[in-house]
Amino acid sequence: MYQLISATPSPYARKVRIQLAEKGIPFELITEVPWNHDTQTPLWNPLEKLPVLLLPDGGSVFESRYINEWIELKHPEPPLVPKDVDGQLAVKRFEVIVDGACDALVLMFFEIARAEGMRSDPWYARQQRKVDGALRELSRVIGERDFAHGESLTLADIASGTLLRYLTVRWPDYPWRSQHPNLAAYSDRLEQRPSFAATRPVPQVIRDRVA
Ligand SMILES: N[C@@H](CCC(=O)N[C@@H](CS)C(=O)NCC(=O)O)C(=O)O
Repeated sequence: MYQLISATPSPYARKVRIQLAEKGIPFELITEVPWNHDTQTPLWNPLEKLPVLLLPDGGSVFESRYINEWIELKHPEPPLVPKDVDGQLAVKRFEVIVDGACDALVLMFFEIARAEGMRSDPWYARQQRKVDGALRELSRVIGERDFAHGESLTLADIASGTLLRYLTVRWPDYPWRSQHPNLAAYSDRLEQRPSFAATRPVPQVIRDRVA
């Protein structure tokens, strides 16, 4: 059976958890705090990040977008990517935007964690602009549609939905719902799916000093 090294707030790990659930693939969830010194993540990923999918043969697959692609290739049913090339590229574009926004949010999170006097306002503002831009683009492209691309759930929705819920949980003051009511309605619809409802993000306490 697969095992997945995951963290409860991680939007990256949540993408994989939702994909596995949507495909009905059984796995054991291993919850870690990747920022603590005793995480096992570096044993499996030279980049020391989770999620990591541990394989029954002792191998590991890491980097959320690559794990999503790996699972899609190994377990194509039910498909979470379109069959046509243009559709596949459109879905990947969503994934690129969402991962970029999540990366910027992680940088912002640890900028805030820096000691007083060590924080950089211009650096923080630069990252914030990326998140604002990503949300504007998602809002524009998704519009009032039920799904980001096509007429059924794809990896584009899994990515977009995880970013939006992560904002709600980790960044409750971020006014994205009032700025983009269409995204708020889209997120609420997605969160009703059992795969989303069962994996809602929960904050973790980081024991070690990171920044
Ligand atoms: N690009 C990576 C990002 C994953 C990531 O940043 N994971 C965080 C947890 S949410 C982590 O493990 N960080 C530890 C570190 O960067 O040292 C992916 O998509 O998997």
